[in-house]
Amino acid sequence: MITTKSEQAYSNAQRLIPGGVNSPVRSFKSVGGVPRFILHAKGSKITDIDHNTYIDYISSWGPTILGHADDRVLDAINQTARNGLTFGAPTEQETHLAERVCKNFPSIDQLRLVNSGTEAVASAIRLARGYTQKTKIIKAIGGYHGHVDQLLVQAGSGVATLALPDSAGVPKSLAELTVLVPYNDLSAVETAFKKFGSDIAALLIEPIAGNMGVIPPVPGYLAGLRALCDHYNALLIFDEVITGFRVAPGGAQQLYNVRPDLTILGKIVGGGLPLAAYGGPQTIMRQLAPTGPVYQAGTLSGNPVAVAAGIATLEQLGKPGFYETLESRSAALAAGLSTAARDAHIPLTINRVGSMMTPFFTSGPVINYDDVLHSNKDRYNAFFHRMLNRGIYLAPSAFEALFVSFAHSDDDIRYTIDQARISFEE
Ligand code: KE4
Repeated sequence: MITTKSEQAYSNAQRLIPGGVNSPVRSFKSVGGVPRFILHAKGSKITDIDHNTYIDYISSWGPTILGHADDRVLDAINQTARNGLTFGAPTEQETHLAERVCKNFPSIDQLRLVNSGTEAVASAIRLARGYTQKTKIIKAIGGYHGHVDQLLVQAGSGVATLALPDSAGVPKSLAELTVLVPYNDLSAVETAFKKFGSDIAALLIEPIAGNMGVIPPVPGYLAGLRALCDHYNALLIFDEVITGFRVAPGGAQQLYNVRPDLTILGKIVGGGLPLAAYGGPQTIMRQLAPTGPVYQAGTLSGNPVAVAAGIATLEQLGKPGFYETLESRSAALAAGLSTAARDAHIPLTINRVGSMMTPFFTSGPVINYDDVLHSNKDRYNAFFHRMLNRGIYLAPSAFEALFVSFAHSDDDIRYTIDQARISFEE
């Protein structure tokens, strides 16, 4: 596979942009090799500047659930942009997007539109603190919620301990505002509440983990978190940046029927443009300026063009049979990969919820971050490159999710399985 243009572009980019990328995971650092510089994408296909075309399962890390450059979304963007890009004043379209989100998420009475998942998480944490007058946040080891200072933390020794910085530039005093617990472990959460309960403002969780690879909640886990937060008067915050609109029209909270106090949304809700949101009951959301004392603002928040892309995307998700089609194609892919690995006698565990999944090179099960660390990362990396060279673009990291979009055809799925079979045998 020719990658000379990407190699050249990569060395040029590195002069002016740290690591040559505007987000670290794009650098291929975890899998090695040359990151592909993209020329264009349409539907399930993505083409790099050396004119190599791939079936794309990164889906821009989640947003392109319709497939790339969906014509309805492009039309909405074009029509809206002609009327102006940004006003710094309210538009009715922002209310229309809020209406659509609240219809899908009964736990949300009101929401705020912001520009990224990170910004939504940071704002929701501030709101939780303002509302509860408490300071600590519990999060899961292996959970990722954007590059919010106090959430870039690692587990110290033992369970339910105060966290340590996991990034330079994060003061210990900030990291200590976070308490870390293993995912899928209710007793650790109970311990954390027993130790710090009076000062826990919120428990922040990905209801289906997507950033240590995909890890579904074990039965009873989310309901248990709900009960513990109620008991200790802490807010339960679901970070549905990946799962929102992905695993069901109403996200993981609909799928598992557990109601959080605050919900974070991103990726799909912006249709591929910079837009995210956080929302919850009116009693909490009214604490936000200008109606309350918690401040949050943004020049481009609720940007009209991004809002138009979001509305056009959500309209397509509402069409009959959308999720059933996604489910059947995703199930076929997972089954095909599992069979191919088994036939090649390669231990493979695929964790899947709907159209998000991760192949772990281990016999499994994989229910928390420790299990993930026992999966064979080198095998994943070898698999990644074999598939890339065969025109299948998987996540350049063993600890991410791969996504099936509505544009992935049955032929795409069959071709992917066939190429995986050859790669496993090799
Ligand atoms: P952004 O700030 O990247 O829009 O969203 C942060 C975020 C928050 N919550 C969850 C559950 C997330 O998955 C993310 C971002 N996800 C990563 C990878 N899964 C985005 C890719 C990247 O960092 O380039």
